[in-house]
Amino acid sequence: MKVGVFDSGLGGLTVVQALANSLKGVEVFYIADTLFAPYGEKTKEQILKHSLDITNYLISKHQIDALIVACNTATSAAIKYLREEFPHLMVIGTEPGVKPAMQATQTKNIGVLATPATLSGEKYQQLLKDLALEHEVIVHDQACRGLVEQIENGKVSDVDTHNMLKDWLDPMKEKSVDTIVLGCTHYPLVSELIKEIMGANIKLIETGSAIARRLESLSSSNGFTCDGELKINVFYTGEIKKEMINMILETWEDGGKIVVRNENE
Ligand code: DGN
Repeated sequence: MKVGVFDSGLGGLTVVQALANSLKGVEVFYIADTLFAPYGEKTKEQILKHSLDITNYLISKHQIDALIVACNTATSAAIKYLREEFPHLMVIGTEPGVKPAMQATQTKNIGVLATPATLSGEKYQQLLKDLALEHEVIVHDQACRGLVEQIENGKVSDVDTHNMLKDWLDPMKEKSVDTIVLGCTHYPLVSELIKEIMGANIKLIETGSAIARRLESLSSSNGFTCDGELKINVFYTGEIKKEMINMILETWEDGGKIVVRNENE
C-alpha cells in the first residue's frame, strides 16, 4: 500500500515513525513542504492551496492509496476540502489529542501547545466545546510562535528554545498542569526540553500512534493488506537542514529502507 504523508517541514516524520513502528508493509512518500514553511501563521486559503497541490502531486506521481495530513495546522484548514476533492482516497488528519489528555489528567488542568492557526481554527474551537460538556477540565492553551522554526533549524536543545518554552510552560506549572497535548507534529522533537521544565512526571500526549491505528483499520476495511517491505521516501520542496533529518532518523528503532531526496531531483 502506498501512503502519502505531508507536513510543512520535518515534524510530520514523528508521525511516520509511529507508522514505521506498527505497519511494516507500506511504502511512504513523505513531503516536507519547506518551500512554504511554516504554515502556522499563513491564511486558511494559502494552507488549503498547498495541501491540494501536494495531494495532487502525490496522486499523479506516486499513485498513493492513502493520505496522512501529518500537520495539525493543515488538518484544521484543509481536511474537509481534501475529503471532498479526493473521495476515493483514504484521508487521515492530525488533531490535538485533547480527549486523551482530559482522560489522563489527575489535576484537572491540561496544557495544549499548538500553532496560532490550529488554536484559532474552527475545528479546535468545536472540539473544546464538544469536550467541555463531557469533562470538567480546565484547558490552558498556548500558541507557540516561532517554535517550529527553531526545530526546523535544528535548535532542539538550544538555550533560546529552552527559554521560549519556559516562558510558556511556567504559567502552566503554576496552574498545576499535569498533562500536555503536543498539538503540532514538530513538538515531540522538543519533548526532552518540556520534561526538563515541567518535571519528568509530566504526561505528554502525541498523536502518531493513534494515526497509525486509524490507518491500519481504515486500510483493512478497504481491502488493503500491509505486508511486504517498509520503505520510506522523504522529499522536501525547499531548503532543509540535513543534520536535522539525520538526528530524527537516528532515533528510529527500525526505519526500514529510507531514501531522502529533493522533490525536484
Ligand atoms: N507540524 C505542523 C503542525 O502540526 O501544525 C507545523 C505547522 C507549521 O508549519 N507551523
